Order: sequence, then C-alpha cells, then structure tokens
Amino acid sequence: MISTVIDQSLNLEFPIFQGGMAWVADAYLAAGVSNAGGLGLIAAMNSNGEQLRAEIRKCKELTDKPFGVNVMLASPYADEAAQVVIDEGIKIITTGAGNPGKYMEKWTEAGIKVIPVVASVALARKMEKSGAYAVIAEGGESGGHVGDLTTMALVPQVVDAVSIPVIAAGGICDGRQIAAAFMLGAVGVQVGTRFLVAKECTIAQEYKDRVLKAKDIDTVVTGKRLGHPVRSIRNAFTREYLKKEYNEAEYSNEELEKLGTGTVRLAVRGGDVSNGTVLAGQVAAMVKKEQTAREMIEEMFEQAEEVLNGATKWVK
Ligand code: TUI
Repeated sequence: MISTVIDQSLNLEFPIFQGGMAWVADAYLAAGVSNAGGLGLIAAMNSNGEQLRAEIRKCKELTDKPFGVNVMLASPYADEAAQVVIDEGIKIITTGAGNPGKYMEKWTEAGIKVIPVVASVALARKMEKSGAYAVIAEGGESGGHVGDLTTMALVPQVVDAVSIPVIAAGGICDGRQIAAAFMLGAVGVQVGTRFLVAKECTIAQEYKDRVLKAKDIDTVVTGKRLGHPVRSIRNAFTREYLKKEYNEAEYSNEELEKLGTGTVRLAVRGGDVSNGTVLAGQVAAMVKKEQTAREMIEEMFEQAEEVLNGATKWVK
C-alpha cells in the first residue's frame, strides 16, 4: 500500500488528485474520482457563482467522500467562486493560472486547505508564506495552461524550496510516473489527461476518441505570444492559430484572443475536435482505454508499488 501525509491528512485512500480541468471536471467526474479513493475536484473555471453552487451540491449528493474545487484565477468568475466555496463549506481548494494571494486570508480563515498549482519555485515560496497547505508543482508536460519547466526539473526544486507537502503534476498517467514523482520528493500526484477517458467523465465521445488515438508528438503549445501558453492536441484549429500567432505583422493579439474564445467548450461539450481546443497533456498517447476512475487509480498504484518495490535492484 502506498500512503503519505497527503492521503492521511485529507482522508483519501490514495495520494492522487484529479486535475481541475476546465469544462471537463464537473460533479460526476469529481464524485467518481472521490468515490474511487482519490481527491475529485470540480472546475470553477466555466461556471458563475450559482452554477458552481449547484455543481457542488450535486457532488455532495453523489459522494460522501472528500472533494474539492479548482479555482482558475484567470476566470471572469474567480471572485464569485472564491466566495461560493466558503459558503458551501468546501474544505480543499486548488488554484491554477495565477497567484491566489488576494483570496488566501479569507480561505485559510474559513479553515480551507489551499493547495495552489505552481509552475515556479518563486510562486511556491510565496504560497507557503501566505499559508498554503501544500503546493502542486506542475510541469509543462501537462495539458492546458502550462509553465516553462518540466516536471522532472521543477518538482525537486520546489521540494527543496518549501517545507509544505509537494504534489507532482504534468506527465503523470501510470505507476512508473507516480513512482518517479515520489523519487523526486513529491508525496502525491495530480492526474488530468488519463481521467478524460474515465467512464465517469461526461465530455463528448469525440474528445475521448481523439485522446485515445493520440501519438507521442501530437500535442502542441499555442498562445505563447499572448503570455498564456496552452497545450492541446494538434488539429485544424491549432494549425490555423499557430500560423496567425507567428504572423505578428498581420494578426493582432486581440484577434488571436478572439480566435481562441469558446474553443475549449466547443471541443469538450460540442465534440468538435477539429475546430475546438482539445486540451491534453503529453501523456495522451499513453492513455489507451476507457475505464472507471477506480480501475484507473487501482491500476496506477498497483504498478507504482511494484516499481518502488523493485527499485533496489539497481543498488549494489
Ligand atoms: O491552470 C492550469 N491549467 C489550465 S487553466 C485552463 S483554462 C483555459 N482554457 C482555455 C484556454 C486557456 C486556459 C486550462 N488549463 N494549470 C495550472 C498552472 N498554473 N499552470 C501554470 C500556472 C501558473 C502560471 C503562472 C501559475 C501561476 C503563474 O503566475 C503566477 C503569478 O505570479 O502571477
């Protein structure tokens, strides 16, 4: 059995979080992962306050296990979400795509364990100072909004810089990668891409099929010019976008912003995987089959245990 300070203190069966995937992570996925012994999270990104409240209440009906909310700081609804999580008695919050500094005091005062996603040592240090319970160090292998550093480089640097628990994210979808994350000093992992094809995940089947047939080099990063790089699966949309992104003379930043607007929803909920943004990490190619969240988590941790138990074979 693999058990760390993270599953023990958050009352989980396994030290694994589900990524707070925008438009994807609804009450059904969050409850599915929580019922499977991990930490499910509802993404607040795409919901206004009232929609988020309804999603939280639905999740409470679907599970009696701990679950959390991911507040995407660049969301237009971040302020509303920040209050709703308190009103609804949410105990665990993860954040993404920014510095949650302005909410830290009221969240920690409400007894919430705040676990920000960080892509740098500097932000990890800042978060520890402002009362974060743990940090998720997310490497640029991940899907969605990405930082510059890889998981391999980032995780040990964050582990050395802070004394709070570190959870590794980015490029993790099987037991070997979980074992590796532990070797880097992490005490838990966050997985996004693999849960896209969970039976409990309600996204369009076309999106799941695109992930299932992805090859190793199928993801690309768009949006660097705008200062918010995003990793997704290469398609007609990313080809068109990249052409315009590298043609600064003819296409303004405003035009680029507009081009991307609504495209995640189009892929996730509309199933248009050609003209929409199919957010996924570099491990998409390793995701081979649809399973329940429990099957995924048990398989991952069985393999991690096997790998960790065998690790001494190299030590003479
Ligand atoms: O946030 C993510 N991943 C995301 S957010 C998202 S929503 C979206 N949808 C469509 C298009 C664009 C975005 C999709 N995926 N991961 C966590 C993460 N946070 N990665 C990187 C960061 C980050 C980056 C810079 C955190 C903080 C930061 O700067 C902090 C500062 O000091 O301002």
